[in-house]
Amino acid sequence: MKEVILVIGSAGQIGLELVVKLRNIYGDKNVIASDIIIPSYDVMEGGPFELLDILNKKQLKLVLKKHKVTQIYLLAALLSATAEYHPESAWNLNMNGLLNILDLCKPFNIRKLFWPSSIAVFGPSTPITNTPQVTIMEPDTIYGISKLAGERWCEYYHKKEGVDCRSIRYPGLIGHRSNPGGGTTDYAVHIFHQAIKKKSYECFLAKDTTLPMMYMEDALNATVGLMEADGSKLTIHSSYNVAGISFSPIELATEIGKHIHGFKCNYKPDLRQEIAKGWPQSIDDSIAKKDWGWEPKYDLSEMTKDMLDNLITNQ
Ligand code: NAD
Ligand code: AKB
Repeated sequence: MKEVILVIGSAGQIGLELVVKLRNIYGDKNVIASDIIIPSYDVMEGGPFELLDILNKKQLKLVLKKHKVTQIYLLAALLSATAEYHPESAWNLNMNGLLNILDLCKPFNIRKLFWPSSIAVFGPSTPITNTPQVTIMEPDTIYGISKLAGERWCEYYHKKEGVDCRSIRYPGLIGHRSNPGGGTTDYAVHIFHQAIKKKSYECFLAKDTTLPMMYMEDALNATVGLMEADGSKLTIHSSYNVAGISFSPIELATEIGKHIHGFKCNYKPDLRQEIAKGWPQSIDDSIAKKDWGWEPKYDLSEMTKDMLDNLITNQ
């Protein structure tokens, strides 16, 4: 069956890369990029684009109808740090954006929906190492609360309406093609740019704050892997735990220092430290591995080398 895929939030950190990957798999014309802002040249010139506000249901219906969309990847959201500064807007976008889509899946015959959750669904009372798929979840950030509620809505629509909603609890994502937009884990991208430009970086997290992270290539493979998986094998209809690499700012800085001699990182924790303190350090993703064969490729040293090689080549 021919798939027509709509990506909402295509100008963001994940969207910019995911659109290119999906177009390589499904064909340029079959992947409709959309956002409320104009994305990069690659995304704009590589295939169809729609200016689309996820909160405008009428506009959403017109786009679904016009392109006869069969799959949706919903990436539009406010991330953890921005959400703490704008709690009402974050709740509105993260919740009502998802509900608008879930509500239209059945009437518009959407065969599959991808919606990302986050490690932010966990909170200070969650076990912090090897955090299980099913565990205590008491998030204490607006972002985490919205993601946990989103997971429950996805499972509810799957059970009540048969919507094939697939989801991953992404860790902090690191890539060289796009910049992050307002998260707590963003330091792990900025540090590379500053290491190359200035040989120094001031980190907004404390040096020993270990968090679950993942290289973008692994995250994109996880996303497409889950969407291509045999639905009958999937046992989780809220959101899957996936793990990549766990490291602290000082471990990342040390690894970068092996390539950029003289690199110095100092630490000045801000509000984002409070957010990070409530998140796990490592994730148990054995169910994702069993259900759909998820396996990450990059460890800390491979990721660091690949980031630096690409950023230096493209500067
Ligand atoms: P981002 O902030 O970089 O991009 C979000 C995009 O959504 C932006 O281009 C923005 O213009 C667009 N957008 C905002 N409001 C919109 C609206 N009303 N209608 C349409 N588009 C709108 O975010 P990202 O890092 O690419 O994250 C994408 C998704 O993945 C989010 O749901 C996020 O919570 C989740 N996630 C990301 C990470 C990460 O490390 N990047 C980790 C865990 C989960
Ligand atoms: C953030 O820091 O907000 C995101 C996330 C882990 O959800 N990167």
